Amino acid sequence: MHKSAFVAVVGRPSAGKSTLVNAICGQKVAIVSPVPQTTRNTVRGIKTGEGYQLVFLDTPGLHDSEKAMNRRLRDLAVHALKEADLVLYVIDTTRAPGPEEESIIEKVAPFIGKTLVAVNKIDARESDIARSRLFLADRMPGARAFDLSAEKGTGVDALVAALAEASPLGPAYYPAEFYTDQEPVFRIAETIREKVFLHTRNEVPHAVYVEYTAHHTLDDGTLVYEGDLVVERDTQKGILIGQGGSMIRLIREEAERDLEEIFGYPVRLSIKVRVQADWKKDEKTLKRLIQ
Ligand SMILES: Nc1nc2c(ncn2[C@@H]2O[C@H](COP(=O)(O)OP(=O)(O)OP(=O)(O)O)[C@@H](O)[C@H]2O)c(=O)[nH]1
Ligand SMILES: [Mg+2]
Repeated sequence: MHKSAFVAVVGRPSAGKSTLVNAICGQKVAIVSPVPQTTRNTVRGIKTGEGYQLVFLDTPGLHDSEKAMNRRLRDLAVHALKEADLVLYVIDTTRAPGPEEESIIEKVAPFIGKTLVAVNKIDARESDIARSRLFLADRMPGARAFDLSAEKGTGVDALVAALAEASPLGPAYYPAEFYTDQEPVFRIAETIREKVFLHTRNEVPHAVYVEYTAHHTLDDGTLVYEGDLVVERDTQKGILIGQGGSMIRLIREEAERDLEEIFGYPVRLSIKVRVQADWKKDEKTLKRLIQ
């Protein structure tokens, strides 16, 4: 009797959705940063256990804004919410619920029958579990909730067991050794973007996307990836290059280190910074990037 489910992971930006998917899958599936709206795609993470397989759809944080890019990010999350067999709603206990959480729980509540809740960041000093639990009891009474720390791994096993239990009967969709189905070029672009999110501030992380141009493999097995770091304005280009190229070098070196660990062979990045004015307002670009 094998069970399987597609599990949509939803919640406000920075709630810890990607950290949780990584913790469950035991590998770095999705990039993580303290900057809200790090995730821009529905990234799949796979957890296979005894008699079950869970396919997590890590989604962009739900955020009410009518800007073209935010609208697209929201559509992805809402689509996953509707289509998935199960929903994993992640609440951040370090933050007061407020209007943003209200708006999210309104979207999730109709799916209560297939929803489990991760009450996350219980390890943090500012965590207030009772506040989040009260909010949940009030707005989504009867929801099955699990206190946990995605970062420390505390409470994650109990959640996984409950998700497996709640899954319908079904086949394994992926071979047991798969923890994600992302194409290597996508993972490379994401890793580069993560370093931008970790090392730049204000509007810069949100102004960036990575565009793959080409790759080839050297005789010694090194993968050479060529791509562009695209920004919206000249000033952002300056910031990303940094004094004497110091910022782009830092981004490149950190990404190369992570990628060698992910793939098990060396990766060399050749990245150019280029400006595409107002790409975030260009529906064609958004359609290509955010899916
Ligand atoms: N203390 C603590 N921090 C956490 C925990 N889980 C996530 N974080 C931190 O919260 C921040 C956001 O984490 P992400 O996993 O990127 O959050 P997300 O929900 O995927 O965010 P978006 O993709 O932007 O919607 C990062 O700095 C994480 O390190 C946790 O259990 N405890
Ligand atoms: Mg994320």
